[in-house]
Amino acid sequence: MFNAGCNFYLIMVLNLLLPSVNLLEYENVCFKNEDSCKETTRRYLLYDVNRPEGFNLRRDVYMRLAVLFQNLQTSPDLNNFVLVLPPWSNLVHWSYSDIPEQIPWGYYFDLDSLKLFAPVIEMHEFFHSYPYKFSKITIDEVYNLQHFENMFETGDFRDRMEISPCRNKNDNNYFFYKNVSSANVKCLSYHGPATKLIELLRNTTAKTILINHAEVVLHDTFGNAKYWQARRSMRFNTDLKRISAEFRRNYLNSDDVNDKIVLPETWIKEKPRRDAIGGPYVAVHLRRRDFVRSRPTEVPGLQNAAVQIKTVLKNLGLSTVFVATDGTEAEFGELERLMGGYKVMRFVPPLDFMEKYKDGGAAIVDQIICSCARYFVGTHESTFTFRIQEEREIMGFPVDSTFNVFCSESGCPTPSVWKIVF
Ligand SMILES: Nc1nc2c(ncn2[C@@H]2O[C@H](COP(=O)(O)OP(=O)(O)OP(=O)(O)O)[C@@H](O)[C@H]2O)c(=O)[nH]1
Ligand SMILES: *[C@@H]1O[C@H](CO)[C@@H](O)[C@H](O)[C@H]1NC(C)=O
Ligand SMILES: *[C@@H]1O[C@H](CO)[C@@H](O)[C@H](O)[C@H]1NC(C)=O
Repeated sequence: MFNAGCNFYLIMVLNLLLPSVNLLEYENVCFKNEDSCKETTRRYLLYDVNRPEGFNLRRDVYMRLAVLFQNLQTSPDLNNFVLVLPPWSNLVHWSYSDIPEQIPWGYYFDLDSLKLFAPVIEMHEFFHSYPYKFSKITIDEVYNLQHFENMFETGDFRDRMEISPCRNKNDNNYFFYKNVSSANVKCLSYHGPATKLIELLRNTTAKTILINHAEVVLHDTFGNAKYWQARRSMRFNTDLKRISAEFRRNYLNSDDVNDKIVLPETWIKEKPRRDAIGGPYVAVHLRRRDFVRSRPTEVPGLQNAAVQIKTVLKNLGLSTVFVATDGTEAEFGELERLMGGYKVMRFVPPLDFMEKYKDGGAAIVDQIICSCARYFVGTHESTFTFRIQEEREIMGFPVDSTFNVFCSESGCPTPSVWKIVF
C-alpha cells in the first residue's frame, strides 16, 4: 500500500515528467523548475488591452500572446521571457466600484494548465520577484500599440512596425497600480501577428516591457492546431468547475460520466472525438444589454426567442432549457412566462460567490453549463457565445449541436463554424 507521502511523491514525479512527454519542447524553460532559474536573467513581458474590450475578447488576446510565448521557448536568446497576466479590473460590462478589483487569473483559469502551454505568471508573482520590496516599480520600456493610420487608403497590408508619434491619448495607468510607472513610453505602429513582436524583443535588453493595446497584434494562424492548444490550455478554475457540476447534478440531471464528456487530466492528452452526448437539456445564450441597443435587428425579441427554444426542445424530446443571459430580471421573468409548461433554469450566483468571483465567475459558470448541454443555441457574433462553442468543440460534441444561433425578426444569420483542429 502507498502511504500518503508516496502518493504525493508519485504525483510530483508525474508532474515533472509531463512536459517532457508532450509535443512541446520545454528543455530550456526556466519557469518549470524555479531553482535552476537565475532570477537575474529572467525578463518580463507585461501586456494590457484596450479598456472597453470585454472579458471574452480579452481571452482571445491572451491566446495570441500565449502562442508567441510558446514560440519563444525554442529560441535560446529569448526563452528567459515570461508573460505577466494582467489582473482583471474595472471591466466595462462588470459592476465595479472605484477601487479596482485586480482579480488574478487564477480565480478564473487553472494556472497549472496555462503553464503547460506557455510560461505565464500572475501580477502578484511579478511583484514578489521584484528585488526591491515596497518600492516603486519602473517598467523599462512601454509600447503603446496603434494601427497604421492609412492601411486602407494605401492598401499596404504588409507586416511592419515603426516607432511613431502617438495618435491617441494613452492613459498609462499601469493596471491601476499606483506603484508602477515608466520613464520610457513610446508609441509603436504595428501590423502583424504576435510573433512579429520577437523583432522588438530582440532589439532591446530591457528586463521589463509593457505592451499596451495588445489587441492590435493578430493571431499567428487563427484556428490551426497551435491555436487550439492555446485554447485547450485555458481550462477553468477548478472551484468554478465544481460549482457548475453541482448545479448540473442538482437541477439538470446532468453529470460528466452520463453525458460522456469526461476529459483527460490535462489538455495535452486530449484527442479528437465527436461522441459527447451532453446533459438532458438545451442551453441558450441570450445576449441582451448593449447588444439589443447596438444591433437591434440582429437580436431576437423574447417572444421570438421563446418560440425558437420550444421548437428545439420539441425536436429533441427535451423539456428543460438552461438560459445564460446578461438580461434583466424582468427579461428573464418574461421569457420564463413565454416558455409556458417547460422547465426554465438559470444560475443565480449566491452572495458569497459574487463577493469572491464577481461577474467574471458568474459568466464562466454560465459558459460551463452551456457547454455541457445536449444542444446549444447562441447569439450571433457574441464572443461570449464563441467561447462556449470552442468549449464544446474541445469536449467532442457533434458539430450540429453547437454552431446554432438565434434567428431575429430580420432573418436567420449563418453562424460561423470554427471546428477544432488537433
Ligand atoms: N453571467 C452572464 N454574463 C453574461 C452573459 N452574457 C454576457 N454576459 C456579461 O457581459 C459581458 C460582455 O460579454 P463579453 O463577451 O465578455 O464581451 P465582449 O468580449 O465585448 O463580447 P461580446 O459578447 O461580443 O460583446 C461578459 O463578460 C459577462 O460579464 C451571460 O449569458 N451570463
Ligand atoms: C505595489 O502595490 C500593490 C498593491 O497596490 C502591492 O500588492 C505590491 O506588492 C506593490 N509592489 C511592490 C513592489 O511594492
Ligand atoms: C530598434 O532599435 C533601434 C536602435 O535603438 C531603434 O532606433 C529602433 O526604433 C528600434 N526599433 C523598434 C521597432 O523598436
